Amino acid sequence: MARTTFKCIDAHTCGNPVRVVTTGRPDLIGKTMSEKRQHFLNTYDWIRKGLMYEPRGHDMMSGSFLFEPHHPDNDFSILFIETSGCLPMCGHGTIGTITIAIEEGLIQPKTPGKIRMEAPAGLVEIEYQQTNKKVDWVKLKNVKSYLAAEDLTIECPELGELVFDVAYGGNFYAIVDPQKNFSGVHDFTASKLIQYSQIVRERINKKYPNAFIHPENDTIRDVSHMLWTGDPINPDSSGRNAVFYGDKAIDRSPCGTGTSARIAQLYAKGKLQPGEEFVHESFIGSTFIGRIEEETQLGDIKAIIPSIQGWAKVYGYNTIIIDDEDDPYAHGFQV
Ligand code: PYC
Repeated sequence: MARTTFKCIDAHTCGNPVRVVTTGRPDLIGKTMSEKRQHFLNTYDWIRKGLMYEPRGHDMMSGSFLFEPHHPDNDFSILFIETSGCLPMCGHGTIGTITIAIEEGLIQPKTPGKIRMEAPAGLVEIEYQQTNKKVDWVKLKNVKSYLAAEDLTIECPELGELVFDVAYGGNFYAIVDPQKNFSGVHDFTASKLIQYSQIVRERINKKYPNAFIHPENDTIRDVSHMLWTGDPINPDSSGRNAVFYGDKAIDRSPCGTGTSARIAQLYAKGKLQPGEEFVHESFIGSTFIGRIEEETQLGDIKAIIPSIQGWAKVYGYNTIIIDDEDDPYAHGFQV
């Protein structure tokens, strides 16, 4: 393999990084993006590690590759990459990728202002607003989202027993609301929440094996993310979160799939109605606007289609070399 060069365009979505890789994309086998995701993970995972891990990336790094669509009505397909693998769906990654792709001319939507994107988790319909060359905002209608389980319990170091719900919004989230042993995200540092999340996520998947599997795609399984909630910093926001993903990351954006899962949880509990806005604040105070667009079914499960709106800023062009004959850390490392 020796030396491979990847051209990338870097942006952040409300504070969280998105690295779109524009050259060096591998040819993937599969009839859908979900099948191609499996091929990438089995065959080309060194690319993800090299581009996401230190020293070329960091704990929060995430990105994407763009592919041809599998259906002629759609504009493109996407493979998400981040430190822990390839997510079935990523909201902040979508907002950042669309902003980069439109501003840099990587895709030409069939209908300007509207994009149909094939993600491994399913079709995502997108709208965006552009002024001159800049994308002002991106709004995505996410995949069907639902509450998968409620009032489960797990033991958390230092805090004791925690009650949590599990909801799906493109990934499975364990959602911990303020309760007797957890007063809310405002009382904790990011590093404390990371420490708890690493242990609690592992314990949840051990205590509830095979409990969380997507009904239509069994490659999407288990709790991959934790969403801790609490009061917002800005009184105009509806709520704040700390989303744990990867191995050591708290999302700097309000998290698109996390917001979708949160909205699905609130909907199932009768706390959010279709059409009502849910302004979700990230750990650093940036916001996404979430909304229930539609009530729907996923087989027997009562689900919703949520929308998420946010912005991203392009900040750099990056040519990254991975040379495993020259660099002992060509494929990155994690500490
Ligand atoms: O925005 O969906 C999201 C996301 C997932 C992990 C980090 N951000």
